[in-house]
Amino acid sequence: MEQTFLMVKPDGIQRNLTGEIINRFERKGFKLAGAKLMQITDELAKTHYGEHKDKPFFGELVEFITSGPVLAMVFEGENVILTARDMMGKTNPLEAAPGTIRGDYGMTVEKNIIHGSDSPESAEKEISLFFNSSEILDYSKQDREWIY
Ligand code: RTP
Ligand code: MG
Repeated sequence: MEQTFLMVKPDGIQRNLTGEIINRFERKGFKLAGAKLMQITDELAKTHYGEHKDKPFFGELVEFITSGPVLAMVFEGENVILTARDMMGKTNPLEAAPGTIRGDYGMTVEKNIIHGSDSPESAEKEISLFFNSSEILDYSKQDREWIY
């Protein structure tokens, strides 16, 4: 089943939006397969955002993503990569539609609440960058006699 890497950025944690964000993906129907609160190192930030290393905002981006804890997550489900990007909304919250996470809660392009993988290739790369295989769980939500 398709998996994507999602991350509540430091502003999302500071603004108490963690539960709200998990809630949206769970209620949509996706399954949480891995999660950990972590302080990103400078090295990990630079690797993760390596595609932007020559952009003028790279320094600020690395500084911000390492400024406090983030919640790294793996969510799973059919078409989760593209659907999660739609649910996040456009990069700049000013352009993000109401009803999306960035449209509802984001204020600036730097502090835009959440990161999500943008392709199957980046999802695979980012999941293995942030998680060991033992931290991603394979479990079923069906066949529980105590769910009615
Ligand atoms: P992300 O990687 O964080 O999920 O965001 P994204 O795909 O929507 O956007 P991307 O182009 O990958 O940019 C990565 C992050 O860099 C910051 N950014 N700042 N100052 C600027 O013009 C600018 N442009 C991008 C944003 O925080 C963006 O999420
Ligand atoms: Mg991106």
